[in-house]
Order: sequence, then structure tokens, then C-alpha cells
Amino acid sequence: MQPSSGFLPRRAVCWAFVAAFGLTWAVVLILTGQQLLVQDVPGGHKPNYEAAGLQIKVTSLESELATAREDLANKDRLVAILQQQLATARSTSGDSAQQAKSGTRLLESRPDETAQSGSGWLQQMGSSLRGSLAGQRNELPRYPPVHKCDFQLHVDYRLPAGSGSEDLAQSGVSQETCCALCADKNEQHPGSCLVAVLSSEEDVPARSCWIKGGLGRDPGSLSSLKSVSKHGVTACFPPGHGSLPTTPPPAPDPKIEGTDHERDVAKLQELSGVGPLSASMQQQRLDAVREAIRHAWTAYKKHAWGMDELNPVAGRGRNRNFNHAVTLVDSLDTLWIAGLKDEFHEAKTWAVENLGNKFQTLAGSVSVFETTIRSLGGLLSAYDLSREKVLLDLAVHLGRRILSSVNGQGVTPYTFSGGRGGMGCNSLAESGTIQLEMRYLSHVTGDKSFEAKVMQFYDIVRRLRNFDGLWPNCYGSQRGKITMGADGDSFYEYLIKVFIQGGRKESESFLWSMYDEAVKGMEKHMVHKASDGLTYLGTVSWDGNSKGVYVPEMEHLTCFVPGWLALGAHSPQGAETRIPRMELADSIATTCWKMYESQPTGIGPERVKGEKMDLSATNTREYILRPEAAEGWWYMSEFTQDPKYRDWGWKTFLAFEKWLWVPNGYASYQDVTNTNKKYIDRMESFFIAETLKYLYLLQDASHTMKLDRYVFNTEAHPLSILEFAPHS
Ligand code: DMJ
Repeated sequence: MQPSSGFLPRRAVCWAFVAAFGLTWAVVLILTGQQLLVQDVPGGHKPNYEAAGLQIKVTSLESELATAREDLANKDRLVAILQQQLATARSTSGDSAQQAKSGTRLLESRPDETAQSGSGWLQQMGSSLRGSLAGQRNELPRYPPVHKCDFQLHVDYRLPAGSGSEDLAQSGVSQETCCALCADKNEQHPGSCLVAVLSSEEDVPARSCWIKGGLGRDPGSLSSLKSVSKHGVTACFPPGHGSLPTTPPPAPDPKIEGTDHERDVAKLQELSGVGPLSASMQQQRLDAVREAIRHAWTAYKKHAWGMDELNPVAGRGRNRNFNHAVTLVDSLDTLWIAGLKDEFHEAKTWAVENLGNKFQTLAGSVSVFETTIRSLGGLLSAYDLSREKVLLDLAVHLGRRILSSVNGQGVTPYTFSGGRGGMGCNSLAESGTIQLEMRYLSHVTGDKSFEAKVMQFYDIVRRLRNFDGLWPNCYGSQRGKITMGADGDSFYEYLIKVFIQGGRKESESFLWSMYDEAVKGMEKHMVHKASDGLTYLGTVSWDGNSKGVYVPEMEHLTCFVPGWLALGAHSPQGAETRIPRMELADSIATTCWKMYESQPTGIGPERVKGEKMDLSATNTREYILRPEAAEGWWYMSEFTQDPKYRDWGWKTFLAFEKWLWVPNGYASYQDVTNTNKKYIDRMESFFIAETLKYLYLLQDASHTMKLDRYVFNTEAHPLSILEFAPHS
């Protein structure tokens, strides 16, 4: 009797030890995984790019822990049954008791191994006891048999249509239990469980054991199952199954694997953070933006070579009516600046061979403004950087064609065959965004006719009434909409840029005055501090006299204004107002950042209406790859060296990689508030020419595009300030 009374407490202690050891071990593993997840990275306490992988490790450890707990519970049940059997056996046979005791000693002597090997050793122990006890007395109660299944990970099985059944046996179980459920089924109805499929943690309900069978007992039935790759699912083949069906290729884990591109983006996230960056991180950022330029360019080359534009979703090219490879011409200087020299030379060769003819036959319906800023500006800048004379020759050819469309007063028409744009009038921006390009042409060729004609426009405008230094888009009607956005923007932009290009000469001080007055007018009538604390830049409806009504609509286009203010503030003439104007520039740059940061995609919309950043009042929520926000941040970064602007650029770049990247380029986006990707199938030429260029320069600490050496046209084409430019 003694052994019996001493046996039960010792056994219980032993099991408690086994359970505690197993649980402790699993908890230590989980905590280690979690610690790794939050390890520091430069620039902040952020998850690193291994976080996703470690998360999976933790999930798998948690799952092992659940399994271990379930095993322990099973073992408890087994112990209880064994105890009951032992008591029965003792009461009937001294030998049986002796055998059961030897089984107990085995259990007592190997706790460590039990903890480490999990259920395997216990299963053996159970089998040995079962064998010995079952052999002793047929009438002993049954206890759960331990089944051995073969498992296939990440595989689901479907039954051929119309044959067999799929029954949910139990949810929230381990694969061992699922195996046991399948084997039990077969014991009751042979062949009724061909395979049991345990669904994943993510399935609803999670970890559910589905018994699939009823195809008959023919072992060949297994091969009629259709295997399907599915991450997190486990197929359990019961004892006695035939040869296993082959498995499909492994299913990717959606949490960490995704596409190659998603993995790359996950790694790039690690390079975020304001403040000093290590040289290596800075270099990695720069490399990443260069790769984006290469990706966009390669897609254009592959699908749209020689055509105006890429349709990145369809992977096709199309000619807008430019019909002179406007993306190719617009991209030349970006390729040069990003060090993609092979690509630059290949494009240049195509341009030299083809553009002359194309310029000869420019359609009358082509926009003069767009051709000037994109193509003439692109060729001049490519020439300025590379000093390839063939590019200047092409620019002169195109410049003459453009100049011939401008009238004797320096008014630039909407298209080469004249006409008026959407507003039904000649616009301020059309006639006021050509002087930089034509003056450069005059300087490098010595032919003064280029600049002479277009500079006259300033005389015309100055004679017209204005609203505190602001002219309406339809400058001729002397009333109506005034804006730093569409149709007004680059007229104001060029006032300061033409002044800088010419060396800020006294003889051109009228340009400074026009600029300075326009800034004051903008501050007075268009700048509004809203209740959310942000400074918005709206438009004005001018009655032609002394009244202007503020309209709370801020266009993405107006985000060029911080750079425009900073350029003036850093001119000697702007010294007195430098501080307040730089503060205003920063406020507007910040609002532009909020336009991006406030959206679920991290990308800014075409405009914000009603000063509501959640876009609840805005119906133009698309993003068509515009550059102005990145442009504003780049100027601010150049003049202030504040790293926040560089960081905004980086975060925006990451958002582009996440939401706009497509295998064949970068697509425009229908609604920046919607995380269900819906594209507009266009990659405008200014994406490479401007947006990616500014994002690249923002990350390039040692670029040579300095603002005391170059002036950028409105399409981001840097042209040497005249005193540094080549000339004949
Ligand atoms: C560009 O073509 C130029 O920046 C232009 O001055 C305004 N709009 C587009 C891009 O948004």
C-alpha cells in the first residue's frame, strides 16, 4: 500500500514540473522575439525591416505554446486514466501494479527530456503503458490513443466536385488533435477521413479541423484530392494513409513575403527619421530614388520609346498631340543629374536622329506653353549640363518655332495655331512663362531676337490695372480669378527667376518690384490662417475695383510658393523682409506636407477645399504625379538646411513606392483618401522631369545644382544663371 500512497503526489509534482518547465521555455522564447522586434534603429525607436519576420516567429512560438498547453492537458487526462487503470490493476493483480510502477519510474526519471521533446517521448511512454496494461486486462477502460499523422504545411485539399464530404470537426485545436479527430473518425467509419485540414490562425474560425473524406477506402483516392497552396494551413494525413499526394509550390506568407517590390519598400522604411543621417543611410536613400528614376525611365523606354507618354498600367505608350517624345526630352537632365549617363546618351542619340523632323511638323493644336517649359526647357538644360552642341541646335530649332507663334507684343497663344485655352482668354501664365528660356537662348546664341519679343509682355502687363500687385488669370479682362495656381502660377514664379537669371541688375529692378508687390498682395488677399492652425493659400475673386473675395481652395500647384518666397528672401533686395517671408514660406510648406501626411495614402490631392485636410469638402482627390510639394521642400531645404524637409521628401517617396509604383512605371492615383488602389493610367512627363528630380536632390547632400549657380525653369530644368552660362 505504501507505493500507492507515495506514488500519486510524486507523479503530480513531476507533471507540474514538466508543465512549468515547458511554459517557461516557451515564454522566454516569445519575450526574446518581442525584444528583437523593437530594437533601436538609427533615427528612432522603430521596428526594423526584420520585424515582419520576427513577428511571424513570435506567432509561430505562440502557436507552439498553445499546442504545448493542449498536449499538457491531454497528458493530464492520460495521467488520470492511467491512475485509474493502475488502481484497478493493483486491486486485481500484483504483477500489473509492478508493471505500472515501472512506467511511473520512467516518467519520473526523465522530466527534462519530456520538456524538451514535447509530446514524442510522452507518446512513447503512453504507448508502452497502454501496451502493457491492455495486455493484462481486456476490460480496462480505453484511453485516448496517440495517433501518428503525416503533416503537410501550407497545403489545403479540395475534394473533387460531387464526391465526399467536408465536415468541421472542431475549432481552435492543434494539428495533433486534428490528427486524432481524423483517426477517430476512421476508427468509427473506416475511410471517412482521407485527410484533415487544419485552417490557419487568420481563418474564421481559426485553427479549425475539417475532416475530408467519404471517397471510399481505395488508397488511390488520395491522389484524386486537389492540393492548393495556402499559407498557415496544415493538411493531416491519418495513420495508414496511402502515398501522399505531391504538394503545390509553397504559399507566400502575406505578412512578410509579398512581392519583391513590397519587400524592398519594407526595407526602405528603415531609412526614415529626421536629423543627422549616417552617410550610408543617406546614400541608400539616394540610391533608392535613383532606382525609382531608372524604373520609370526603363518602363518608358520599353513600352513608349519615342512616344509622348507612358500608360504605366496598360504598359503602353501614347502620343499626346505633342508627337515629339515629350517624356524623353523632358527627362534628359534628370537622367544626367542622377548619374544615369548611358540612359542619357541613348536618349540624346534618339533625339538627335528624330526630333528635327518632329519639330518641323508640330501640329497646330499643340500647347505652346507646355512645349516651351517641357521640351525647350528640357533641351536647354540638357545642353547646359552636358554641353552637347547637338542639343543646343535642337533647342534653337524649337525655339524659333515657338517664337514665331508669339505676337509682336510678346503675347503667347494657347496653341501653335493660336486660340485661347479653357478660360477663353489669353492667360497670364502662358505669356509670362517663356522669358527664362528665350533669354537663355539669346545669351548662348547671341541672337537677341529670342528675348526681345517675349520681354515685351512685362510692359503690357505693367500697364494693366492690378489688385495690389496681382493680375487675374485673364489679365486682359482686368477682373476675375487671381491665383497662385493654374494659369497664374508661373507668371509670378518667373518674375523673380528672370531677375535672378539676369544677375539681379538695377536695370531689371522692375522685375523685383513686380515680384515684391505680388508677394505683398498674396499675403494680403490669399493667405489665410485657418482654425486648424495651418496657413492656407486660397484664390481670390476680384471685382476689378477694390474688392476681392477669398476662396478657400488650395491647389497642389500652389506648393511652389515656398521656393518662390525663399528665392526672393535670399536676394539682397529681400533682406529686410527675409524673416517674415521665410516664416510664411515654412508655413505654406508645412501645409503642403499636411496635405500629404493627412491622407491614408500619405499622398497629397490635387486641391484642398474648405480648409479641411480630411478632404471632406474636396471632390478633386486625385494625384497626377505633380511636383510642387517636393519642389517647395527642396528650396526650403536648400536655404535653411532644416532636415525636416528632406524627411518629408523621403516619406513622400516611400508613399509613392507603396501606392503609385506599378511594374511598368508609376501611375497617377484616383483618390488619395482611398487605400483600395485605383489608378489613373498616366505617367505625365513631369514625373521624371520634376517630381523625381526634386525628390532626388532632396536626398543628395553633395549635388551641384546650387541656387546661386542655376535657376530652374518651371518644369524643374536647371539653366545656368547667365553669368555662368556658355555664350557665343
Ligand atoms: C508642370 O508642368 C510645371 O511645373 C508647371 O509650371 C505647372 N504644372 C506642371 C506640374 O504640375
